[in-house]
Amino acid sequence: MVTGLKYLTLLAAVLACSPPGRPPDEVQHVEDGYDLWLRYRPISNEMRLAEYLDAAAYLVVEGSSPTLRATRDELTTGLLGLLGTELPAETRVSRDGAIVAGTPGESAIIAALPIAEELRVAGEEGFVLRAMSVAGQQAIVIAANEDVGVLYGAFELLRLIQTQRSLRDLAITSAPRIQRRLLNHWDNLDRSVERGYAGSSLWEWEALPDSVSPRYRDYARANASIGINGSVLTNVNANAQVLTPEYLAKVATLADVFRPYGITVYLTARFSAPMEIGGLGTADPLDPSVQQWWAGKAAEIYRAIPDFGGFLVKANSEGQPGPQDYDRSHAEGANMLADAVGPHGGIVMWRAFVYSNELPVDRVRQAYDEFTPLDGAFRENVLLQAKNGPLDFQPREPFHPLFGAMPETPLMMELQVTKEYLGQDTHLAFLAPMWKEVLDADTYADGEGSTVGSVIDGTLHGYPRTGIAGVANVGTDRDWTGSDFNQANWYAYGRLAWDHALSSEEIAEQWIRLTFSNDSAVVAAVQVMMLASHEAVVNYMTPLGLAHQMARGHHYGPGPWVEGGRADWTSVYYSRADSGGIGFDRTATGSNAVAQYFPPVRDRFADRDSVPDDLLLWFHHVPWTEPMRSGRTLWDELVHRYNAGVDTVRWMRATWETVEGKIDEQRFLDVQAFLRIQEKEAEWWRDASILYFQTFSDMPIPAGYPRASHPLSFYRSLSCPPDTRKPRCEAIY
Ligand code: GCV
Repeated sequence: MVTGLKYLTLLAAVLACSPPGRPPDEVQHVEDGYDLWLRYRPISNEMRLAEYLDAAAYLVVEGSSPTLRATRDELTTGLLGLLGTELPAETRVSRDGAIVAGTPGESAIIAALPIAEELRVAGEEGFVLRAMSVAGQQAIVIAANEDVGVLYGAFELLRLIQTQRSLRDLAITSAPRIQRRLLNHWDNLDRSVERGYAGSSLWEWEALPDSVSPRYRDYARANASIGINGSVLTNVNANAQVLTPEYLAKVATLADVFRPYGITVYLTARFSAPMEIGGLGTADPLDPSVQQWWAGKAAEIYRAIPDFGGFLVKANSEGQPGPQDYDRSHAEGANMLADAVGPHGGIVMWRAFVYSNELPVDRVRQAYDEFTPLDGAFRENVLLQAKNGPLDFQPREPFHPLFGAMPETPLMMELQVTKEYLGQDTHLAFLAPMWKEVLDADTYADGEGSTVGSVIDGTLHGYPRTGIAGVANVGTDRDWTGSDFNQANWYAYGRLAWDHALSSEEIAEQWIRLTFSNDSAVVAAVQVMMLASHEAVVNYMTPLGLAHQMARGHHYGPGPWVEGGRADWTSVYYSRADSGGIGFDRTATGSNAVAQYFPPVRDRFADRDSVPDDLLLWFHHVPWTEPMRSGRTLWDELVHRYNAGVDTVRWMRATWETVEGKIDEQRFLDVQAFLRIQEKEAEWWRDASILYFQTFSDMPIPAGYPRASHPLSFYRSLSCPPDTRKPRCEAIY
């Protein structure tokens, strides 16, 4: 977020005379976050700079496709920024120091290199990056089978230089584990963004197709740099208008800008579109006129956008229309759309996020109950898109039991990069550890080692098509994501979508080096903050497996008392707090949702002695006085966890102070301010939650822990501003 004040400060800094002496690069530049992790600031490490200047003296890129032109542009811009010199483009390798980029199909130089095996491993989108002799000269080779792989390799090389890694023994072969690595924009045609906290939608629908914002290209560059290869442009709560000729022309323009960067566009399909924009009296998927309408619509889309990716559909969920309106199954609905796009090479991503208010059944078990009987009933170009957990992007959930349970149906995973339930723009929560928890979880679907990662990358069940989706956190804010640290989640999502085996530690380290500084003191301090941040949020919002305790609607502040209206949208439905204890019994004595997991996971979760503390209240209703592994009672443990969350944020604030003067002032101050807010709001969460649950436990706050400064009635009376993008209850400060 860039405020007016921030612009003034930036301007003042630009106009100010340079101070005597040369401050480190990270300090001297005025930063507004726009450049993300593609800052290309001069290398300050002189030894490394000398190495790079030797290794990268000129560019040889054979081929002239738009993607190879984009590759050449990126290398030229990046290396000019990093090395301070413009690399001449040459047509042959005549001396040491060439960066040679291309595909064997278009480059005779690349075709002559002994890297056939590496290229085989790189596959369709991967790349080979090697320091090697070319025509008797020392060179750096970026080779791939397709142009987009060359682009990915160029970004990898730039990343290595930005993070000041030696290139001497460079030998990397990298290929994405998942085929479709998509961002899902929940962007509406009026440019509002559902659960967006970074300004308006990037897509200027009114100005398109005639006016093309330069941000579109930068958006595509940023995504390509982390391997994202598709964008669903519109909200899953869909508007059929986007399928009209007027809007398709606009979509086609965006697709043209994104194409050189390997980004394919997709749209959300409103199931009732044949009625809303097609003039039909029904949207029944088995009605021939409906099938014909969609087939015609698909043909029209592919005429405008020949490489259109396909449709994403939210059907019969939260009020969206769908096949069940006509007593048809989800498979019948998905297959009808799949038949429309299939002849053009398109896919349908059908969301598994469905639950019904009419069913008196635990909400978290409904998707599994609905979809597992349909395994094998979908067309081959349908992928089922399930959220990471069975509820709704909570700070912590167990993995979705659908993963592993549908061997005949490719399952995609949907993650939420925008932090609807994790403090939105303000709170620092680095999400890689949360996503890794799910990706690395063992489903035991096919014995030990059947991780969720191996389900979605297709290796476990041999899915021919694979995908992953991240609900985007970007908008028109100058820094794209509403806060400096939210950029890390966009970055981490892309990196994990490419390779889910990467660790949170290495992703965090890379991002810090790219975004803030290579100074080891900065890297060490910021990395520990980031790695601790998710658990801190879990602790002060929903410790021990609690879920959905947020205020109604905006999901920002605490609302454990929320009740009334639709039951499964209330907090009390999930906490089940009463004088006997707290937690949702999902064992055989309760909803038995635990039975949806494969043994031994099922048994581990179902058994009070083996369930991990972190998921205790997700699966069990536990008496307040029950002893925990720590030796504390449940009540004391709960109080302890809420306080641990606050303490971690306090420590994060203190840790951030240690980087003052080591990074640019503006971003230092921005993060400092947000951490101050986060600490106060963590206390708010703690105090409101403890006071509320104390009305059931009737137990005292254990010695040594602070008391809330207001009565429960005060916290219950707080109402956040109606601006759902940035709801803050300033009154508590
Ligand atoms: C797009 C949650 C969110 C909704 C979102 C929905 C979904 O319920 O609060 O804003 O709607 O998930 O994923 O479809």
